[in-house]
Amino acid sequence: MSEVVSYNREGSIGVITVNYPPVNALGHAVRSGLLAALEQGQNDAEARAILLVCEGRTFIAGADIREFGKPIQEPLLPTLVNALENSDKPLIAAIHGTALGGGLETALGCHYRVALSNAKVGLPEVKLGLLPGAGGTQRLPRLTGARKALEMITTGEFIGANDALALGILDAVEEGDDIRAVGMAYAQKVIDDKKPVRRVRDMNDKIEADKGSDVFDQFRDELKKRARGLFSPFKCVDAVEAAFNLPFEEGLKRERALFTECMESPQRAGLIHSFFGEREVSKVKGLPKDTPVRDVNTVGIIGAGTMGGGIAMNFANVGIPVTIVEVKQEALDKGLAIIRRNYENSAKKGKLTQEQVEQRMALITPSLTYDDFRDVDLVIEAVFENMAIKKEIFARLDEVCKPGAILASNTSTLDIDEIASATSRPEDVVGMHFFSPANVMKLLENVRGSKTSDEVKATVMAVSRKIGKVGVMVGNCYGFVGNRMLHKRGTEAMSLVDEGATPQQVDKVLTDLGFPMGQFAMSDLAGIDVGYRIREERRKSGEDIPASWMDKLAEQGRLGQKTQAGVYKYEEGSRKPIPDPEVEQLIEQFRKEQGITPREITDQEILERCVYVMVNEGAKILEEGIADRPLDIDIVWIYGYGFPAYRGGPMFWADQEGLDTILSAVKKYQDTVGGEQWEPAALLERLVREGKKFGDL
Ligand code: T1G
Repeated sequence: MSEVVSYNREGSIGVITVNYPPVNALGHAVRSGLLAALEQGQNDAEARAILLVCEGRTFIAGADIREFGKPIQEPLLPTLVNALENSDKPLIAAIHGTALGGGLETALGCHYRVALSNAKVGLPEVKLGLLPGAGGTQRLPRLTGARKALEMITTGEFIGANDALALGILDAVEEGDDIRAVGMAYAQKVIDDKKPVRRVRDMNDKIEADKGSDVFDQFRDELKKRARGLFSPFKCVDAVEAAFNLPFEEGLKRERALFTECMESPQRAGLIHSFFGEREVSKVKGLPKDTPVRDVNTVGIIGAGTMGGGIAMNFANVGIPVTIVEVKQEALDKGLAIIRRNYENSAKKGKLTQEQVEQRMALITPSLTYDDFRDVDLVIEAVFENMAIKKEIFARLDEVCKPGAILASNTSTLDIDEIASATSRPEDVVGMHFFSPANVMKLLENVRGSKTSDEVKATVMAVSRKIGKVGVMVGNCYGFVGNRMLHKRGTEAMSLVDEGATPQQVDKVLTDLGFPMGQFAMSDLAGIDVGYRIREERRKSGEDIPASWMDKLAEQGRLGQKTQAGVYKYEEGSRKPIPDPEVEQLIEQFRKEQGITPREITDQEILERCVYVMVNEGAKILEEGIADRPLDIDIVWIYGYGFPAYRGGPMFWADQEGLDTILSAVKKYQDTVGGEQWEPAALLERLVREGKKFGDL
């Protein structure tokens, strides 16, 4: 018998138990163990029904993703699921935690499914660039009908046990936390009631009902909007449609063929890199798992503006009381009003009840005095980017906050060490860089100062998880990881327009790559004045920041979406960027003033100068140890800046693009464009020399 799957009999019930931590994934050992246990149960004359149950925190959470891309070993999952279904003894799956992907497909191969009420089921393969490849696209619609199966499979979203019961995916749902007892009781009832073997493959009512439906084309149209650039969602629709057009066995073959196409798509590798990257970033180099973490049960926030308000919502959403301080009452009232409006918008969309809105608002206490921070565990400063003001604030916090309180800044660019130097406890100072809108964006770039203690680092990473963010720990430099690379891209995007490209041409190259929006549309969203103020701040501190046509936009009050005119113009109530001839004239005028003769610029040059420059900067960031691993940079860009996850992030994408190709282009632009951004990173040169990739680091 295998290590990870056991068979025993209790009374007249044969019990197959899977025990393969952390999530009972269907690795080779589990697949072969299950097949052997099934055979044992079949040959066990005393066993009149067979129960499949798992140890640990969850039922089977899918195929073992770590095996993807490696040579696959028999038995394949479809073989196993068909064998389960062909059992001539009733087979019951008892589900706790999650039944996902191949795990749900395994349960759909069983004849009955019972679950605990807090269990979840789903087919999330599409999130990995795949589709359910073990019969899920053929069996699920036989239980739910076409539309619900398409929804579950093209979104990959999990559903709760009670919803699954209502959809016919589950046969029973029980309260409690003892899945083995629930499973045994249900199996006994199957025996006592002489319930027959019941194969999902034979259930065709829902198939007949939706045969010839146009729901498949409806989903294809809808996916054009919400799955732009993605490959597998469309294959998911093709596979589910096959269940309605082909006999079951033919449908399985069609599913397998489409599954193989997805497996071979480069998007699969990118999305799986993102899946594991999102989990790996939580393991910070040099920070042992058992590093003590401080309790954070109360939070203070300085600034009730866009960022402060959004940050406050994250904590109220998880039941943590927040005190938000502003200098003036009207700023406080305005901030709280925006928070309430955001919550009420969620309630209008059915995402929250009005009672939950009131509960969360009750957790946010407005204040006009720092004294209210005396007992808080964590304070996050979210005022606009001015070093002098931030140092003043931290000096004040140092006076009023209790020992052990964590003092964090939401600065997006400024030096954490300099901010910390305004306090007597730099070891308790850290950067917590949220992304706008802070209650929505998943990334939290945590910035360690040179004196930040391990305890504080471990605590802000734990806080990130608690508020549902993907926390990445990075080092302290201007712009940290994300903005430092973004600035390089921004500089190149500006130069490309100076030299002859149009803003919309540059943006199209980035959206064609898969970014939700381009450089200039993003500036309009963030506000042209934000970048202008930062440039003016740097000019005031003596830095030589060249003039730009963007400054002229700001000086003309074209601040972006908020003024319905920036680089683009916007119709009333619309966020759709429309190229504006006035801006083209302004740019032409600027070129004349700068003595620039515009030239034809190719999309390839734009891609190279806007994205290769980021990769080169990313390599420098790794050299300096500002990021510990290339995947830290990838996750920052995927969750903070909309880099398409199916490309795996800028460093993973660079490996696919070819580091030698990128290096030779970097050297070309070093000669033709110049600037420190085109000085080749030593790491990039070394990797190319050694024929290695970022993925080898
Ligand atoms: N394979 C391998 N490792 C997995 C895994 C999997 N399917 N799922 C999780 N892990 C690891 C994860 O990397 C982490 O490892 C640990 O388990 C805990 O995970 C044919 C082809 C189950 C909801 O997409 O959504 O089936 O970091 O930190 O927050 O149709 O993990 O500790 O070393 O995420 O409690 C479909 C993926 C596969 C589900 C638990 N299944 N997993 O969340 O813990 S494709 C999925 C999840 C498939 C078939 C196809 C979540 C979770 P480490 P965690 P969590």
